[in-house]
Amino acid sequence: MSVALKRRAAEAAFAFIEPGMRLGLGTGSTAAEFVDLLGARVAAGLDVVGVPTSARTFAQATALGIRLTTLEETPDLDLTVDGADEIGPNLALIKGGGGALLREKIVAASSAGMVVIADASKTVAELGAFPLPIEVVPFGFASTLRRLERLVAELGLTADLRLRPGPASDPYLTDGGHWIVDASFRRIPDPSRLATALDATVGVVEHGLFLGFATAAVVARDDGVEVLRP
Ligand code: ABF
Repeated sequence: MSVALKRRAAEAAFAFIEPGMRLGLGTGSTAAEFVDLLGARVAAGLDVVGVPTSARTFAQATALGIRLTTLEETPDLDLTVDGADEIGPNLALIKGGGGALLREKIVAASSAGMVVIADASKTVAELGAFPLPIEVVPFGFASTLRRLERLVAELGLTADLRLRPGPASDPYLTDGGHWIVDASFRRIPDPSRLATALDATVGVVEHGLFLGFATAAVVARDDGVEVLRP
C-alpha cells in the first residue's frame, strides 16, 4: 500500500475532528500518518488531547508536542482514529497485525466513535484472509495454545505463536507483556460466533476481531476517498 494513500486517508479523517476533542490515537503506519498530521495541526493551534494505543504512538505523539492523557484521567473519549488489517461488511474489522490490539480495543471501547483509516486494499467481502491476531498470557501458554488449536483445527487450519523479528526465536512481546498467536482461518463467515468462542477461551486476553466499534471508515483510492458506514 502506498504511503500517499495512507496519507490521503489520514488527511480525510480530519473531517471528523473538532477542537476540544478527546482522541484515541491508533497504531500502525496509517495511524502514524494521522498522528503526524495531527502534530502539525496542534502546532498551528488545534486544541485536542490524545490517548495513545501503544508505546510507539506515545513516543511519536510526545515528540510532536501533542497533549496526552490517560484513560485513568480521561475515561471517556470522543473519537478514536486507527488503522486496520481488514475491513469487512458492517465495518467488522481485523486488527492487531501491528501487535497493539489490546490497547487499541480498550481505547476504541472508551470512545463514542471510531474512524478507521485505510487504503482500498484493506476492504474485503469476508474477513479472514489476514491471520487473526489473538493475544494470550504467557503463563500456561502450551495449554492455551491447545485450546486455540482445537478451535482452529476444527476448520483444518493453523495457529502460530508470533516471533520477534530477528535470528533468535523469542516470542513477540506486546506492550502489556503478553504473546500473540496468529490464527489462519482464511475465511471467517460468522465473526460474532468466533468472537464469542475466543472470548470464552481461558488464557486469551483479547483478539483482533473488532465488531461494532467502527462508526465510519475512510478508504483512500487512487481517484479519491470514500467514507463507509456500518
Ligand atoms: C493498527 O495497525 C493495527 O490494528 C493494524 O494491525 C495495523 C494496520 O497497520 P498499517 O496501517 O500499517 O497497515 O491499526
